[in-house]
Amino acid sequence: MAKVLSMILAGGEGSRLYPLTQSRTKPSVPFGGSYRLVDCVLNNFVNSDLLRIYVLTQFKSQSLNTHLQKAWEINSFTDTFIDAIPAQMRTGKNWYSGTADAIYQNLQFIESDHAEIVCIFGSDHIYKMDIRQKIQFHQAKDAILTVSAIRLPKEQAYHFGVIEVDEEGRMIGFVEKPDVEDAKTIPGDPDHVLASMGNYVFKSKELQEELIRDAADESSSHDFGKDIIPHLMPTGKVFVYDFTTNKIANENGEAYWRDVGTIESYWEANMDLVKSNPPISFYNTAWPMHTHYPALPAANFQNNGDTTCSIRRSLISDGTLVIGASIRKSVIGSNCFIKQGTHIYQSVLLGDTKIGKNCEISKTIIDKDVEIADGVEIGINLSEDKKRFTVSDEGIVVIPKGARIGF
Ligand code: ADQ
Ligand code: ADP
Repeated sequence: MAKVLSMILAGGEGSRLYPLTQSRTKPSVPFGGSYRLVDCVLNNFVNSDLLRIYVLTQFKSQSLNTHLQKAWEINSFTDTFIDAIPAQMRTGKNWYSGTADAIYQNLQFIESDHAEIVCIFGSDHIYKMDIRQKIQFHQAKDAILTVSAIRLPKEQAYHFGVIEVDEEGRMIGFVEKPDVEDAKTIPGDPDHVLASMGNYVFKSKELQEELIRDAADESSSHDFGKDIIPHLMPTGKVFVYDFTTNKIANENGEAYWRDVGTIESYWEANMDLVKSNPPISFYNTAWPMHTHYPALPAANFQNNGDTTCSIRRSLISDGTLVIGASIRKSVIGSNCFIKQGTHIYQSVLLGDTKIGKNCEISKTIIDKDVEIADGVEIGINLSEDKKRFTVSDEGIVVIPKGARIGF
């Protein structure tokens, strides 16, 4: 296989995930009890045996850096690495202005690497992909650039790059974030569009030339979706990789890919994990999901007199102690303490949180280091919750990191 260098874009501000991104960049937001969002893309590379990875960081990167060091340090005598590259203003006195500029400002790492192929992937999606299969497609087509794509409902078109493709898989149309009414639907399927998944495989030399050209173009916003893809498409050498053909993506019968850009989509992706038949599985030992496991004992459940502990359809992480509480369809991060008489329903706890006795908590996301007193209700009376907390349009309550409630 050709030599591959991978660059992961991990600088996203994640403003629509606020307040979960108040103190950390979006790829560092905890997910699924044990993970951070960035773990999905990193596991895709590592499980694909692609172990030469730069992670480009920018906004509020401390929490992400610590996670990368603790979970993803590769100590090896071979040519493998997972290195964080902070924004360093290497090309002028500006932070990254767009995703293409983030790569351009670090072009020297690509130039000096002599890889034939450069993978550029976003870091805030939940999915499994064997990236080798995408690279094989890219090479078979002799593409300059290959963009992964998935079919999505037309109403979501305004969040994504919308693609048109010919029978050979060549890209023949691309509009970044079109208005829904203008979005080109899939022929014969007026309710769906073909959306870019924001991950790219490039020929290294052509990528370098294109980024140098784009950097000199003052009218450009230096973004892959807005500028680079539309400029390269007329070469006829931009191809579209159909994600549904990826074998690992399909192991549960659906090619699962979620953009977790909003509170609602983040909550829904967590809820997907506690479905009786989850559409994505983290249980395949042939495709292990690595992360940082803190030194904590296994989760512990105890009754308290007549108050029994009852856990159903939930993920409970290490170090958590549940005494006589009921937990349904919830994801509980590590090191939580939940006391007797409390009911938790369809909620996501990010970890390090204490919840007192006789609380009622429903459809709530609780960030880390929160302490909740006895008898508190959250997610039950939304008009009350709106006075104190962030409540999404769809009624998901978010408790910010470090909050103390009901004391
Ligand atoms: P968006 O997701 O809107 O669209 P963007 O916000 O630019 O694209 O983020 C792409 C990735 O780059 C994310 O992982 C983000 O964290 C990271 N990133 C953003 N700004 C960065 C910066 N300054 N430095 C480093 N990293 C940064 C893109 C494509 C669409 C496609 C969707 C799929 O442009 O065409 O449909 O992804 O979600
Ligand atoms: P987050 O809320 O995203 O977890 P934190 O800053 O609380 O952000 O923690 C990120 C990781 O960094 C955790 O593993 C935590 O233990 C560790 N950490 C936080 N502060 C420090 C510090 N000052 N020195 C070393 N590790 C730290």
